Amino acid sequence: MTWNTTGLDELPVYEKLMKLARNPFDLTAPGALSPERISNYKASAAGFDLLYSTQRLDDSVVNGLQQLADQSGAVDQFLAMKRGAVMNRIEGHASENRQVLHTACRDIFSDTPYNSEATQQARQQLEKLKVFLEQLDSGEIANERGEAFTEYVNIGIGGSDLGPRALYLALSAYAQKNRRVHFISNVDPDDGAAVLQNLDLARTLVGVVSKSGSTLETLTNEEVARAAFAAAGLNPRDHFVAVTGQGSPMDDPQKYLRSFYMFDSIGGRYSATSMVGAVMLGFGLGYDAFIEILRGANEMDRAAEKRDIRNNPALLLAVLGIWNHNFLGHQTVAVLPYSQGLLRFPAHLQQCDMESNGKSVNRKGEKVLHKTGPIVWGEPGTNGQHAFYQLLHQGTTVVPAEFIGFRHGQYTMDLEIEGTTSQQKLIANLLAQSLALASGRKDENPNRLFAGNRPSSILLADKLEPHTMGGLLALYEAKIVLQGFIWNINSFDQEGVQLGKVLAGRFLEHMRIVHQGGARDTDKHPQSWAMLEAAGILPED
Ligand code: G6Q
Repeated sequence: MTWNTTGLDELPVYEKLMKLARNPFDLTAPGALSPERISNYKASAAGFDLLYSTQRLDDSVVNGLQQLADQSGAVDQFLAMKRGAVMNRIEGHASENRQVLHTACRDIFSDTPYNSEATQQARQQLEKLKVFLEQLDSGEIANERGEAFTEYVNIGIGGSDLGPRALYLALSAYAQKNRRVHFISNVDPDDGAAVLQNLDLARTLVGVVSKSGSTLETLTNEEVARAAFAAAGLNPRDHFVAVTGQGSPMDDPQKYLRSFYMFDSIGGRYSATSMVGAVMLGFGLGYDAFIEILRGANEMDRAAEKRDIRNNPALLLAVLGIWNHNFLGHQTVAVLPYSQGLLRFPAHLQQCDMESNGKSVNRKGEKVLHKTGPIVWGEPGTNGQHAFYQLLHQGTTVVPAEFIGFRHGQYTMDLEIEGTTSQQKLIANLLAQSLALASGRKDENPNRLFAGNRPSSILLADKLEPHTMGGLLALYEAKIVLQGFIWNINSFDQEGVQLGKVLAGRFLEHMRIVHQGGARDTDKHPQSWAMLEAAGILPED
């Protein structure tokens, strides 16, 4: 390994940044937010501009953050990841031991991909998908009555739901005629019922997405859906499609109309551009739109390799996040898209970021002595303005914000009312929020005072389309892994979700015992039995 594998706090630049953080740039000072600063503090790549003059930094901090990126070898590690280094492991301890190759899914446009084996696998799956979608379009594959499928239900959870769903919702303005996509993820029976009861199942395909083929929620919901098809007199085999790992318990062609594969080197939360997103998005938006998503993501993957943070929005966003979190001490970050299409993008980022970087040990299993991933949350603006922005402006917790906006809307329907269009109103609000958070406002009335100095960045692109959506997805994926490299943690495993799964299994076992009239082994597991009793879930003995 050529990169530095020490923690953030051991890098030579750490002390310098700590010192600078004691007296961060005052955004409220007269003339601080000068026109020159606003135009200079801007990084552009792959169709995105990142405006960061409203962060609490000056040139010496920017230089320090550049050194931070350099000294951590973040870009070298990113390149090694793309080439197929085994990045998903904890040295000296039992752990996953895998390559991390989600970028290979979109490296399909080059004759010399970074990892030819993984890209070849991706190409083969895409070819298979293309044929399947053509057969659906031509009517070669149709329902029992020879009608075209118009509905698609995606059953999956976590990485097999959030990213793909966020992408579909972002791009549903471009959905193909007579094609709609629906989602079931929660094991809550109401989730499945609400979707299934409103569909013409005869014209519905179901995509069951599970890399492991063993996830409780997904397998349960698959059975719920199969039962609904059987009850409607339909053969599930003619309607169900699988997206799973090769050799997983779900890899059974007898049960599915088609099976598509995802591979070990692609983690769930990074899998939206693999078959996990491809099959559903291909059905809903068309194959070409999906390829455009890949093209945009690939463009950003390449832009994220640049070493100069001033020319690399993903790397810049990563080090700005570290500046706010580790040096200025802000615990959370709000992602605030000014785009209704990005309704579920913050939810995807919550998973992608917090499951990746919510870690307490480094890549050798040693306790880290600095903060790792922040709490990520968000909602689309302007709705959020009428909800939680009060706290953002005047609360006692400073929340750095990442605004995301587009210069044009997706639909052509936009009226000029009182001299401005709705799109203009939207963008004006975005810019105003960033400025208000930064500059604040003096007022003799303490209740009307805005302290300012609340940092934010603005990410802007022309229009939310498949290409830009791919770029945005890849930008955040890169931000997250680059931060993980700088923190020297493994951003690719998720051991923290295991304990709850094991304990849920125990509660279910207890319920099964009671249901079947067996003896309660309360001596062995007193806490779980007591919790079931206290929750009023069990019948009286
Ligand atoms: C993501 C996680 C997790 C996973 C789900 C679904 O990185 O691994 O969210 O995607 O638990 O897993 P399956 O796809 O195996 O059903």
